[in-house]
Amino acid sequence: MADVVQPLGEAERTLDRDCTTLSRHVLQQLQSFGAEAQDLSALMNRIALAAKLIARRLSRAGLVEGVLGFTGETNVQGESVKKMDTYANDVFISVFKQSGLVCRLASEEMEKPYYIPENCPIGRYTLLYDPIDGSSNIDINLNIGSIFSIRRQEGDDIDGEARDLLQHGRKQLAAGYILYGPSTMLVYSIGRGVHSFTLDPSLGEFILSNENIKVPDHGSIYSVNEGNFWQWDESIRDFIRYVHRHEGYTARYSGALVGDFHRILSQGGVFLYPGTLKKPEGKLRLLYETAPLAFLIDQAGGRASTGTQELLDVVPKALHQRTPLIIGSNEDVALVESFIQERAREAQETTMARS
Ligand code: AHM
Ligand code: MG
Repeated sequence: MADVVQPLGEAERTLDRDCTTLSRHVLQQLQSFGAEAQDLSALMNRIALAAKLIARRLSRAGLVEGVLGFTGETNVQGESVKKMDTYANDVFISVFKQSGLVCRLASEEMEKPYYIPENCPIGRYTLLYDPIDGSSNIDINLNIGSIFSIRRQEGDDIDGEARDLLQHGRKQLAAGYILYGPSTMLVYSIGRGVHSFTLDPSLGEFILSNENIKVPDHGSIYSVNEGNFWQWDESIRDFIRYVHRHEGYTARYSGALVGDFHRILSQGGVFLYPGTLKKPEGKLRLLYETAPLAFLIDQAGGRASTGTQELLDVVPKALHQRTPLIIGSNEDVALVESFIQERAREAQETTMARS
């Protein structure tokens, strides 16, 4: 009898794993069918649809016209826009325009938020996103990503300035990213752990891969663009000299934050994009790049810091504000911070000695 029951149990487990889709997972997480749970589930479903459309286009990049290369335009950040940046930006707008879920979308590619037109159903959430993270990887067929964050609209936003978005990262309701790699993965959190899904192209569904991901307290990887060494503060150089002189560290840098972050989330270590001489606040934008990833790493038991402040506590003054980023395993983030604190202490002592 036991021999008969056992294989059936196995089959059920396999079926259950295969059936855990993203929208079902969100509802399970919230243990509710209330309005907010339904909204969050629908929001994640729409994000998943955008991810599938972008992944489909990327998979044909070398085969069809209009996917690779630049548009010839420059975005609000002063960066050259790639055709995929524009396509992906528009995909998010079109999947949310008629959804009745959001009132605004704000992205790296738009100077001002896109407001849902009055003839469309208007929701109470805002989607902030980086449609294509790591754009320089598109034309060479390497991994890229999309990053997203969901916030509730607070107040009326009568003047259309979206000032209520200028709040700290703990105000995020949900955050996550899509990694377009050998497979397409979606990683998200609604403040109840971090969970990853893999797109099964034959089903057209994101299927649960890992639940409650925890970042190790320490990892061997440091991920930073060392070409900026000459532009860094001395404290960041101290950290790099330290890892160069100690056994047990290895460098990985792909040029796409989502891919580098995904590696660290899985294996531990630290990713850094500190301020440089040319960009004292670093390169990465707070509201739709660093804050969503800080939300995820916090949920995974790690940390994100600017070097002097918890990243989730930073209150931006502008929509496209940049922040330095140090993110990953607790011990490795603390190690970088220790060099920053040491240099700050020395500077303070020098100032005091002079006065
Ligand atoms: P993007 O969103 O315009 O692609 O810029 C963000 C990317 C990150 O993915 C990556 O970590 C960083 O820029 C790489 O910058 P750099 O070439 O200066 O190292
Ligand atoms: Mg980006």
